Amino acid sequence: PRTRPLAPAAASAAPAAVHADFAEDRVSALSQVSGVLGSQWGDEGKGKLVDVLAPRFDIVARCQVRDEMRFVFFFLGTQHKAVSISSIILLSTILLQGGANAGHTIYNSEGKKFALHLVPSGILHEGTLCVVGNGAVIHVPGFFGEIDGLESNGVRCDGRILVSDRAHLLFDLHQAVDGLREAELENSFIGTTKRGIGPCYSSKVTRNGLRVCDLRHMDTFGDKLDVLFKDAASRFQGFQYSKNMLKEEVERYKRFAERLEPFIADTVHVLNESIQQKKKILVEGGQATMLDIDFGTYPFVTSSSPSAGGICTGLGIAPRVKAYTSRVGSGPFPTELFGEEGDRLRKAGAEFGTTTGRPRRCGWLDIVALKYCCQINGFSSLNLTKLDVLSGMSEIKVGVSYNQADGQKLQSFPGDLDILEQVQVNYEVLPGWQSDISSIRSYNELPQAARRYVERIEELVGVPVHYIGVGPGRDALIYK
Ligand code: 2SA
Ligand code: GDP
Ligand code: MG
Repeated sequence: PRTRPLAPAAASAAPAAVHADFAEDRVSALSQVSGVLGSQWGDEGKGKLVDVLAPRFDIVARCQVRDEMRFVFFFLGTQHKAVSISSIILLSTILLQGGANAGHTIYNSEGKKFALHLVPSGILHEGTLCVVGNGAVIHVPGFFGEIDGLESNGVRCDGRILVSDRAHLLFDLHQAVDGLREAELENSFIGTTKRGIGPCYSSKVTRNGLRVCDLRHMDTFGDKLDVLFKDAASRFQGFQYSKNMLKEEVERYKRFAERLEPFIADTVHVLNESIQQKKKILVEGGQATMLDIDFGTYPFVTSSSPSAGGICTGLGIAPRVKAYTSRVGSGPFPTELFGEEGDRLRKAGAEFGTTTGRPRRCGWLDIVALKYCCQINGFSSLNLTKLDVLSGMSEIKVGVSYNQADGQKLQSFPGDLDILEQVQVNYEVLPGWQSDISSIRSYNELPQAARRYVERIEELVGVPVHYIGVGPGRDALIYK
């Protein structure tokens, strides 16, 4: 609630303790299954919030979600290989959907930076169990690469990550097809991460995809993979294919199968039992609502469903809402800033893709798009990130409504991209603040203009802001 009393003055001498108190307070009010989902076009800083919250949850997971408490039953399949519940340590995270297109940047308590793609952001907490659900698509070599990177930095992964036996396998061939498809689209390319996400979900929906459990049936694996190779070769002239390639790929996957085996689990069973044991689950979304295959700015979207869908009601944790907006790749972006202003946000916010390193497009906060995301996801609170990036600006704009080309006001976020591309954004202009806010940890200590900005967003969106990010580090968070 907005009227929550502030921490007593004496406690400010021990900011870490104050933070812990506030976090416990917030977390205890959350529902058993909570989610951190993107409310814009991605890179809101979901990974950081998951990392901060992970120690207070029983399970942190990434999978496809459908409805509040039961999503685990729907998506995580039936028993195949039991993982004993007693082996689940108290804390864990679940990955929602997507694959190695996601890029979540987090810092450990020593300030060391980690860029995670498939591995859930709970991994830095010793004792946290991370689950990659069946909604995700797994590029096995990339997954191992990530694990090797974590382990060489002292993060133990063995026995701490479960991968759903129902998740689909993403092959190098999917990545090649992603590139070929983008090249074919020429000037109307989507701007994908070229990580093979769309082609892999296409295989899944076409129903000739291979799943993690297929790694346990190497006798038929080659024939199934051959279908995918042939599909790609018949569709794209530029796709190189030979029987030898198939043979090599099968041999490679035989080795991967052996290494992946200890990670494979019937995650439905695991999560289901955990819920029965009243454990708390934190769901980690990749990408964001505006990139959702159904609700996003189609076709400039990803190929999965990063929004809450049916899990909205009762979700305690809202998405990361950046204090401004960014998007990577092509597609409409009504409040985009070009030239010097855009460059300034990009530089101050270090807005470069976590997966591909490409510059992110930046712009003012878009309330119309944000309200639409709040509607779809039923967010009960918002996490306003990167407020620090706006410091030093003389004025700050907020896009509050859209007018159509004929001057008529739009009542809702349009599904038709032709309309969206032509909208005129009406802005409200708010005063900026000049001081650096990155070391502030209490809401009342923020400059008045910064508080005004936060409160105006709450008024416009109708959802309270409970978290405010003032820097990339774990501690750089204000609990409002
Ligand atoms: P894809 O690769 O098929 O999922 O691309 C389709 C669209 O989805 C967007 N997309 C993303 N947008 C923001 N961040 C993402 N992850 C990386 C990051 C991106 C990067 O964390 O920075 O490193 O470039 C991500 N993944 C997919 C993509 O831009 C397309 O618009
Ligand atoms: P995700 O995909 O939503 O997890 O976000 P990314 O990790 O791809 O991008 C968010 C970027 O913003 C990362 O570089 C984070 O370290 C950084 N970040 C997160 N929160 C804050 C914040 O409050 N202030 C600043 N300056 N940076 C932040
Ligand atoms: Mg990202």
